[in-house]
Amino acid sequence: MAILLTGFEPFGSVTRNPSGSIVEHVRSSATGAFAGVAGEVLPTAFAAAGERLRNLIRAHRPQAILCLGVAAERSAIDLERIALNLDDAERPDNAGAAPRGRPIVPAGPVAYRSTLPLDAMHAALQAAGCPVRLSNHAGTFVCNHVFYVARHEVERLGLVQAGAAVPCGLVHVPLPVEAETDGHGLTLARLIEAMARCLEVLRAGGAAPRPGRS
Ligand code: PCA
Repeated sequence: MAILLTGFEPFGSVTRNPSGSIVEHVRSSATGAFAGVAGEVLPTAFAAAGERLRNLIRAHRPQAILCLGVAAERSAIDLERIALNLDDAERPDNAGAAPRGRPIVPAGPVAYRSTLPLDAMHAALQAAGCPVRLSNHAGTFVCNHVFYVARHEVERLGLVQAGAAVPCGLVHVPLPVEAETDGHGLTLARLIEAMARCLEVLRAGGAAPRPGRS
């Protein structure tokens, strides 16, 4: 299965972005759960990230798309349910752009649901002992932007897998800790392990999200 995995460059106070570090690890190892995964580190900039991702999806026509980003203020792995058609930046992106209240695709739907198997990913991460939650809000910064762009591109191109829209969505990871204390926090190694579990669920064709769930 051809899977596209993306992360982000550092931005703001995030001097090392774990989402980018995970992708770099995947690119250098390319074995086990990471075999056959195309990893790309996106610029943390609305326009450039959106354009790069659209081009990647058109070029690879992947069978699954997993976008990663860091949410520095969160403490668990957040499986995002919804992408909003809204750019609303409280701080400038890496290109100095800070759009406020602007639609991503002016004629597009107000939101897209994730088509990742969120319930199956949640169960797999819980079984692995990782703090994990289902989240209803991916924010309105660059992560939400690429989540929306990816889902829109899947719909626009009509990319299907097993009769349904290609699994596509965003997972926010917390900032890693140096060492886990009393089961609190996740090291970068554990985040990498967690993403391997998510990729395994994707490969296994984990239960598709059903309306009203996930
Ligand atoms: N997190 C930011 C953008 C890049 C990243 O890793 C976000 O949550 O929007």
